[in-house]
Amino acid sequence: MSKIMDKPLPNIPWQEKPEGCTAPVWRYTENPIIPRDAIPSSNSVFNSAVVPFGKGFAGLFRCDSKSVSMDLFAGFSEDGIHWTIHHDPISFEGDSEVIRREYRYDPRVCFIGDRYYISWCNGYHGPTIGLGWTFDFQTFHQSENAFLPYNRNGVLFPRKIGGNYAILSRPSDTGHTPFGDIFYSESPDLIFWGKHRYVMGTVPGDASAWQSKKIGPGPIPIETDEGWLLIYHGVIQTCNGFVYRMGCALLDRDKPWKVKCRSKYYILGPQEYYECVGDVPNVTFPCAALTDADTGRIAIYYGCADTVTGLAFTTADELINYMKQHPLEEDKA
Ligand code: BMA
Repeated sequence: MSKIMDKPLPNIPWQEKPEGCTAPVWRYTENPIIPRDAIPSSNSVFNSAVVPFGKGFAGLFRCDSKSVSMDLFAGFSEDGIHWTIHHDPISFEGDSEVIRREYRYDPRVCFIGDRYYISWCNGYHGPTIGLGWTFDFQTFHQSENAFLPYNRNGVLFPRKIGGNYAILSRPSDTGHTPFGDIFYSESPDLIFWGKHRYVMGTVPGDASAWQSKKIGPGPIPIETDEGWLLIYHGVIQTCNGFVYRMGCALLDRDKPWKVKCRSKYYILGPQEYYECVGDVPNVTFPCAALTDADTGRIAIYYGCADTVTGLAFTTADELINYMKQHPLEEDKA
């Protein structure tokens, strides 16, 4: 059994794998867990992040308003399934030149040391990676943008690597980027970033066509004794637009830009009605995962059709065995 190198989380949301299910990831039977109108102002609540907090859970939620502006809202839950989301977006303390909001979306939350760090797609003369932190999900501090525009999907590692903070990101363009590979960077202080390394990219041809157009990191990487378990999104371009699915990879623990294994098959894709129909059809977009080290259980939170939020379950063994059974040979280290 592969071991998750993190704390136990006995109250992780969980349902057993349905009998006869051959997929490595299975959906919560009551999906979606968060409807599009969860708060009075929301048009949609989707690509969002949750973490254990106190006796329950806290999160940052991407709520697009009825004018379709994109912002981050704090929310709390006792069981990780039923959420109370604040009606007003979070506001940041910090340098006035940096905290000026254009738009904020697709948050990730990562506990490192003594606080919850937040990364998100931050409008700053184009999309880039905003960084901030909170201790309590009441007061939020914004620091410097990690990178120049254009970049999306900044995902921190939950501990320092080689003495530095570490992040994955996906350089992009101003629009609905028709390309995208995953890169790794390090920082001594979460302000100055360097040591940029290529991690992995799209797959040409039809070897693994669901990830042929662009890929991007999803939840905070999960440390296991076999490597960093990365859940990511992969995109194919079809005659009706982009389709977003989830895949997984194992990255080297000390040199996470080295890919040890990567799934040729997707692990979850749009199939249910709420994943196929919505403001942007055919999107499953993971931004967070809870883990329980004692059992290897993983609960994945993902945006569905850019409209609602879904929950799905797997285990470290399910994902690692699946990618070993169905590896993408080209990217083996
Ligand atoms: C990406 C991001 C995500 C979104 C996805 C599908 O480029 O904007 O927020 O879920 O497209 O529309």
